[in-house]
Amino acid sequence: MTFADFPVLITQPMMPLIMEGVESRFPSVRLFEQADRSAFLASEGPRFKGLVTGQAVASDAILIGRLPNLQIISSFGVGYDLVDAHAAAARGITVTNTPDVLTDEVADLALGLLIATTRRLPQADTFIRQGRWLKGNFPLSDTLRGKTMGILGLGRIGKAVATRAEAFGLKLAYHGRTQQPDVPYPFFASLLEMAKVVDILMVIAPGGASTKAIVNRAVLEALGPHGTLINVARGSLVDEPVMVEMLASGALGAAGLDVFEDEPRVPEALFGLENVVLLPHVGSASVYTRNQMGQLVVDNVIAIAEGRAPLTPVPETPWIG
Ligand code: A2R
Repeated sequence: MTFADFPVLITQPMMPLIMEGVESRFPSVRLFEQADRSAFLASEGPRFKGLVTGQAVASDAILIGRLPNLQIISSFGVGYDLVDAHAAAARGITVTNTPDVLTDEVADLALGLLIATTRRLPQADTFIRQGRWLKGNFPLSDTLRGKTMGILGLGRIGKAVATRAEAFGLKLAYHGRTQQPDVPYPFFASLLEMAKVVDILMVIAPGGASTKAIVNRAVLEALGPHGTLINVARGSLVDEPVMVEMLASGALGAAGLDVFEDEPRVPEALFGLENVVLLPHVGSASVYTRNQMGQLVVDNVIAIAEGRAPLTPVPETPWIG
């Protein structure tokens, strides 16, 4: 089915499944290919009813303001910190993201990164490739035995991480804005107080203004020289310059990082450090899961174009029909 009366604007290059899924059904324009985007939006903005976007471009109040007939912002990924969902809500625009379908994939990655960081798996691999095993054994590593992990953000992904961590014998605690009923792990209203009693801090809460640099110097100092930070959420949650400085000095023990403040730029000071494992934001990045996410992006636009409820609206823009 095609939708001639539902023009869609695509802000950034997206995976082929999305580009084909959108462009084969909707009259579509690639904003990122426009020579003068501002002039294009000024003259053509009013005709678009759909916006398809991802983490590379901010769908802020300015962009939304230039699309006066917009009905949906379909965003790729579970985090939508670059979409101004409150500005969209004020205009009656639906915002959708791609939750749930990536939960297990990101949780798998989080545990993999924790183990890789603790047991120093990438360093051990490099050790063999560099021929160093022939000269002696790889140094003994840290362990997960007897450790306690604090989860910052016990949501869908945080709970999937917790389930896996329990199977690995870790003790658990969590921090969020509210204590959750029916959760067996100790709740800490203060992130700092939790950091004082855990060995590992697992960061899996949304980015945005309310979580900006909440993993600050005091939290990292509480984690300390024997502590491990794992971040699979957003780089913005951690005070990155402080984290780099503390990893370099040994004031923070180790870090496994899948996300950074200014991706794809990663602080080069991390490259030479032995106590970090760095990943290029691959939490959900399997072919299977990315296809599920991409299909949701397309299906949400189709739902709105057909006047149906979106599959996955964000809480700020609940579907009211
Ligand atoms: O604060 P609560 O009780 O609503 O718990 C949520 C927590 N959270 C926060 N924790 C501390 N300070 C905040 N300002 C704050 N805002 C939210 O994060 C909840 O337990 C968790 C988010 O869970 P979900 O909404 O189920 O998200 P999901 O699918 O687990 O994904 C989490 C994040 C995404 O936003 C991406 O940034 C990342 O994973 O890939």
